[in-house]
Amino acid sequence: MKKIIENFIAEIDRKNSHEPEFMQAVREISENVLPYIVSQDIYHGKNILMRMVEPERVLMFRVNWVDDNGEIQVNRGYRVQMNSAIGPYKGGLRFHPTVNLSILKFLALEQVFKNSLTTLPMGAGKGGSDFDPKGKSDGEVMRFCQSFMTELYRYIGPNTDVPAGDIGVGGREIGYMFGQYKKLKKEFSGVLTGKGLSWGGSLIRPEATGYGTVYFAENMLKHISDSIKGKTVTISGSGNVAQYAAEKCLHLSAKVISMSDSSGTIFDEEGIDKEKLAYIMNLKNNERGRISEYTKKYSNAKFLKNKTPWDIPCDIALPCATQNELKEKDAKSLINNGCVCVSEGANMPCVPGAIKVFKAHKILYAPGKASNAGGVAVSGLEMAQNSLRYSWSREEVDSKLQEIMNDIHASCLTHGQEKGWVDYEKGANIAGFIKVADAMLAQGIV
Ligand code: NDP
Ligand code: 2IT
Repeated sequence: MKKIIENFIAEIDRKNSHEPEFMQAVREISENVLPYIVSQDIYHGKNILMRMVEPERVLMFRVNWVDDNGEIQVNRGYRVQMNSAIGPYKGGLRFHPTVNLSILKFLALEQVFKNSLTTLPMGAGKGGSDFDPKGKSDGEVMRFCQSFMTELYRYIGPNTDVPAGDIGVGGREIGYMFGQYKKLKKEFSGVLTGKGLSWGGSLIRPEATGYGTVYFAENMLKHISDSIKGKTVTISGSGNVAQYAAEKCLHLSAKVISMSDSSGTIFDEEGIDKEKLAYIMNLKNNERGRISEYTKKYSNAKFLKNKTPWDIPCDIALPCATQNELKEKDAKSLINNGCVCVSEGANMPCVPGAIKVFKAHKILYAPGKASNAGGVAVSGLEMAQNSLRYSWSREEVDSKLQEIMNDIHASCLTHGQEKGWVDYEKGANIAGFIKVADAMLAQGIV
């Protein structure tokens, strides 16, 4: 089996060796899914995983815009349309200076399995730009978004490809892109998700990824007859996912002691309560400030410059910032400090060596494609509401979200149950694979 996996990865590596993040995601999936394929006659010999890791289409385009000084700027835009076997391409847009094809292909591939797990009819895609929204005026962000959509609008649509937010893309950016799409197409449709409430958005969509990550952690704990109540939690990031993960932890009576951004971590031993979290939300979402400012307002807290939260003792760790932010040494430190549960809010935040450490110690570890699927799940519910031309109440959407996270947990159990513990990574990969593979087989070689 080892040989089959190595040969398969070598074949993909031949074409993609310059894309390390993409190859990392391919390896993780292959190690779980190939043994399953070999054991199942219906999938064996169909080259099905090879077909799944090759994007159906990759779009790359120039984005020109004019900054506040009248200078002409040039960025690169992308959309990776990965797989449409079970529905229109669906997945976020990321605006960050590090964005490149490797990162977007890894995110698009993860999205195939994640969207399948949600139980909703969504294919997978991912896109974005190397544009950096940090330090830009609203006018600059608007002009960039309009220029980006002036090209992208040709390739998307409510039944073709439905983008949403990711790092650097929130309600403001979705608004500007939606406005430009509507103007160019002369059509008001559910072409993007994460829209504002008065123009087709869904209640709970901003909260969904963070809430879902905590619901998933609660599911894992419940399975071993434990709960999140009274637990100490460290969270990385302070953006959309981190903020609402923190909020849900507070709802469930856990204590959150850290949040971070790319300049460092705040450590508040007394706990980040509701009022302090409201301060962080305003700081990050309205003032677009840095997390270090927290310690000016709350002087008991420490700012750990250029540090991640992973050396701070905790029961539960929620990595909610970015890929490969939690290294092998961090995993060892978490284990040594008594951490029992890691639920990924970000996509691929733990390096392979870190995952190995978690598995060796048999702690509860959930891969992002399962634990952060709540965001895209509520995007799917936003699409459903747009099609119905109707909107559901907060309670209705939240209870559907909880049901979906419960279903994803159950799927992970079905395919990941081992002797005395659950391999959530294996469970998520196999369960996600089956639905897409079956649809691809039924639709022929296209
Ligand atoms: P935001 O842009 O709202 O926040 C990102 C946060 O992560 C910020 O605090 C940012 O700090 C930090 N961060 C970004 N890059 C780095 C880096 N290289 N090193 C350290 N910190 C970094 O994004 P989201 O909260 O939406 O996304 C966070 C993660 O969750 C991503 O992995 C995303 O793919 C994933 N995700 C998001 C979903 C969504 O619905 N939004 C759904 C599922 C997954 P700084 O401000 O300093 O850059
Ligand atoms: O990684 C993700 O799942 C997202 N950024 C959300 C995608 C979506 O379409 O809501």
